[in-house]
Amino acid sequence: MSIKILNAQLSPFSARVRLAVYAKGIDAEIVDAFGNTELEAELEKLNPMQKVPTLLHNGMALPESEVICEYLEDLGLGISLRPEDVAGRARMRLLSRIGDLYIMEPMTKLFGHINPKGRDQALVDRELAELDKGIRWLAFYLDGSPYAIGNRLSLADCTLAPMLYFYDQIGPMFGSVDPFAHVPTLGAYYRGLKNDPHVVRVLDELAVALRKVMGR
Ligand SMILES: N[C@@H](CCC(=O)N[C@@H](CS)C(=O)NCC(=O)O)C(=O)O
Repeated sequence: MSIKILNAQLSPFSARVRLAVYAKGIDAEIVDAFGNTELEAELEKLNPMQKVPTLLHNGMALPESEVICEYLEDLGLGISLRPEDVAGRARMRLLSRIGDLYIMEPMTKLFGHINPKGRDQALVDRELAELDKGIRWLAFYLDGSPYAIGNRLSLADCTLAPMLYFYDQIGPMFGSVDPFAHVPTLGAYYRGLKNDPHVVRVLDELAVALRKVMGR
């Protein structure tokens, strides 16, 4: 049965799955769920979280971007995005986890306060400090390789590229001139990722979707 992914172009979690799909070179139908009455109803029925991405395959509706990416790997289709060695796989999962827990958690809270009007400054200060901790932890675990793990794109890059795109975008909105200035290893990693055509494709999609919501 074919693979279908309920998606939102601006979602960093959906972008993670799209990047994995593109880099693996597999066939999947990627459809925007929100704003489509039929798909919203399907999502509501199949996934109580009602979040995207949700993968539909073989009668199963699977939420959670990391779980979806691992499932795609386990299916054994296309190019593998898991390092060969056990330590590499552990580092891949560690980097993704830091991204999910310590970067996306505070960043998601900041999204609601981008507009300075009505901004809760105490919340912003607290979450910026949390975000900075996550960013420094991430930088600590990167080793200067072109990709998160060695010389090939892995699931860690699929997680991190969209997150770092948003980190780069929102930094200036909260007064940081260069959000990577204090973490040069991370800045170099993020800039280097833009040499990968699949990453470029996903970052371009995010930029288009962001311009749309910002009315630019
Ligand atoms: N931990 C989830 C997060 C998914 C998530 O938060 N998706 C957002 C879009 S970025 C969503 O669908 N929000 C709709 C809602 O919560 O109603 C994952 O990794 O997939």
